[in-house]
Amino acid sequence: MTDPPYTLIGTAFSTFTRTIALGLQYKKLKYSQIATKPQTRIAQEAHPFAYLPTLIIHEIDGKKVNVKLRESQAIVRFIDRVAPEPSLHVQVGSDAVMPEKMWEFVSFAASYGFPMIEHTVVKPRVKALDEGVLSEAEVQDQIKAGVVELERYLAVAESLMAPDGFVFGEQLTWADFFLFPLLADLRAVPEWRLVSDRLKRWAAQMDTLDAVKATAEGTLSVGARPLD
Ligand SMILES: N[C@@H](CCC(=O)N[C@@H](CS)C(=O)NCC(=O)O)C(=O)O
Repeated sequence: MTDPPYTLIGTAFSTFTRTIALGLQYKKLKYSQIATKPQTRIAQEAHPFAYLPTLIIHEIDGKKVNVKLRESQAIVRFIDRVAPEPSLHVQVGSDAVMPEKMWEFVSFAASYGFPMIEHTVVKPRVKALDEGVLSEAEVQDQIKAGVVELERYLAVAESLMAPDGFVFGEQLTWADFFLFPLLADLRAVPEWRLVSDRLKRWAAQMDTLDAVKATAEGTLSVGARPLD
């Protein structure tokens, strides 16, 4: 059996890594995954800042290359180029004002959603849960300011979404794949109660996708913690 043409460097626990895994799965591109945490020796060798993910492209046009491609938004452009179909883009003539609004949503999720969900609420919640030292009241007090940030991001995200269906309505796009890992993590902590019905319906619709099912293992959403 031949080795897969791509290697995804990053633990399934990493939300950006899951976004790339969702795209590879959805487009049926074969890959193997090295489940490392950030800042490990493997992450250092793959990424100049030892962040996740990196996609190693072993071959281009039948030629061995082993190119390391970093930054999730660069990686999705590569995935789109080698596998344009099934499309993860807003179709012209859809309700979105213009196709570039999809990239706006992606960038908001990556630049603001990630810190305003993960750093503020999810990570401190999981730490408190694992350590078991603080009381529920103390945890709530600790993340009070974070919850304000979380609610601010969720309100913005929802204001940019179609009223039903995926982020941009009927067509699944990269916007869904950037937002989903963040909300899947949020669903694992009590602050999920702050999420609107619209976003809960959206998350339930995402759960039905094969790509979502195939990338759940090793994530916070199934109670996992990162491996070394
Ligand atoms: N700009 C990067 C951000 C990736 C990112 O923040 N990854 C997280 C894991 S989900 C990370 O590696 N953090 C580094 C750390 O925690 O030291 C991208 O889009 O790929």
